[in-house]
Amino acid sequence: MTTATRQSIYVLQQQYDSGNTKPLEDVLFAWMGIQKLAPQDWNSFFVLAGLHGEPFVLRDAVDRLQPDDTYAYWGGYCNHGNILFPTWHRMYLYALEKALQSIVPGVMLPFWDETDAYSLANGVPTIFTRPLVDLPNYGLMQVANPLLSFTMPTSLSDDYWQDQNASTGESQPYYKPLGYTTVRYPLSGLVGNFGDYGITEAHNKSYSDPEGNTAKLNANIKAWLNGPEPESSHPPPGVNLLASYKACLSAPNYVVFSNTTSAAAWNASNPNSPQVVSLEEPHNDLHLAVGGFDAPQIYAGFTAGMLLGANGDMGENNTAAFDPIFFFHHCNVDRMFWNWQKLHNQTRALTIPEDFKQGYPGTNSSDTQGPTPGIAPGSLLTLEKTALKPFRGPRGLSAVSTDCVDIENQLGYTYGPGSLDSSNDGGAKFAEEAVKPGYSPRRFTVRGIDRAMFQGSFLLTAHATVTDADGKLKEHYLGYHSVFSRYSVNSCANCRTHLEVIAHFPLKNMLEEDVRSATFSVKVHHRGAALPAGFKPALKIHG
Ligand SMILES: [Cu+2]
Repeated sequence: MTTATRQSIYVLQQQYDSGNTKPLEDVLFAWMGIQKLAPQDWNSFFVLAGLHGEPFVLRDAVDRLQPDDTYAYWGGYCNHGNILFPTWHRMYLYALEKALQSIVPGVMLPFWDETDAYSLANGVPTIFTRPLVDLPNYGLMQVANPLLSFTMPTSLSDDYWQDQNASTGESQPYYKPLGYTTVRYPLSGLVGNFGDYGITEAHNKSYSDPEGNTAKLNANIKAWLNGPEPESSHPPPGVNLLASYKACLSAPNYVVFSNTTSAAAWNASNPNSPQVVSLEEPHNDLHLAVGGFDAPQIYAGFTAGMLLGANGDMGENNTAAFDPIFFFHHCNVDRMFWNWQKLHNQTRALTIPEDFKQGYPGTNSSDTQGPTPGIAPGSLLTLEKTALKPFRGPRGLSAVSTDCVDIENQLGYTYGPGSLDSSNDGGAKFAEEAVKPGYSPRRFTVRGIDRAMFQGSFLLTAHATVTDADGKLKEHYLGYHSVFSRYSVNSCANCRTHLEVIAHFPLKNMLEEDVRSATFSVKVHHRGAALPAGFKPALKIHG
């Protein structure tokens, strides 16, 4: 099979800026093309973006069930919180790339190398934030940049009875009218009802300078990638997106690597082993970073919290895929999946240990997000049999995960050089640092947080209060956990068991003697006004 190469968009941008404009022009022209296709066309960006979350075209059937029969489900086709997360998104990108190729034959989807030297130092590559671009080879000058945003060619009009704005109580927060243009941090894109519209208009008025907004977006991305500015002893080293991406590469098997649900279960049952980070975790963080959550820097001595009112499209599962940057982010996530496969010798086939197959958290269609259209609730998910709807496989039937394990031989593409790739990044194994003598090998676990209690995505931060040598109380910031969610999670009683958030925080930056005397706490940073009644997470020190 001929293998074409997906390149880093920053590399293409550098070529473009130094006069070799054609490679990036091809990408931009193809993107303009799919964005202009009629919203009924299967290659249109509107249809492709809409496969992930809204519009929930197939949700009606479940909505009409009696309350007792209803179940937690997600109206879009995307898979999160289960073992299909990496493979479903791999097929998704592949479908988008085919659509791009219907406009410019042979063009490949580039990736945003989020952990390369450029992004760590500057934030997003400027091609995502330039308002206008030149395509001299296509005879186009000063045209709207298709990677900056997308304008809806028709409305996204889901009216789901449980979607409600936390502060205004009005429904349809994620209704997007025809002509709506996607936004990122620090702007808000909630315009679905009268109350939201007013709040959003007032919020966006104070962020009316596009260049200033880009600077704020980049500052936020940098803070997420590297951790906030290191002031005094906070934040602890190694609590940032770069560290999470590195850590996920050492996950011991595909199941725990693939998703947050399986990784959390593994960490709970293996308290004495190094903490596993799944690929989905840094993925979630970046969604929140672009979509509107401030870098977690809520610790003693630093008061800047969430930028209230920032509600960009990338921050909620409902609308994330309508921001073009989604696909460049996911292309990097897919590259990290390939990097893991190369490190673990699983490029031809994924090996799943017996114990992780049936019944392991993350292998049930109801886990976390809920079943996708065409998949029954409570069914077993497997790489061999579960359809990755609506994508076609090599036999013309629905694709399954085993159809897309080997990107080079089954799908005909590979990745060009990038960060955290053992074949070009110094051969490093990216293992986590060992715990220093005297520091704690244990971890702090938070359970019993029900996603249905919160509107949309949210962020947990963990803290430990210790008495220092002078007898003063001092709060340590331990780290964060992002929950990438939908605006309204079904709250029916029989779905609750699958909606629990479990977060683990390593204590390796705390002295073991401090751990013994500390008081632990968790804070939730969310979009509602107050903590919901009955919020009482279970806190435990493991190990
Ligand atoms: Cu995503």
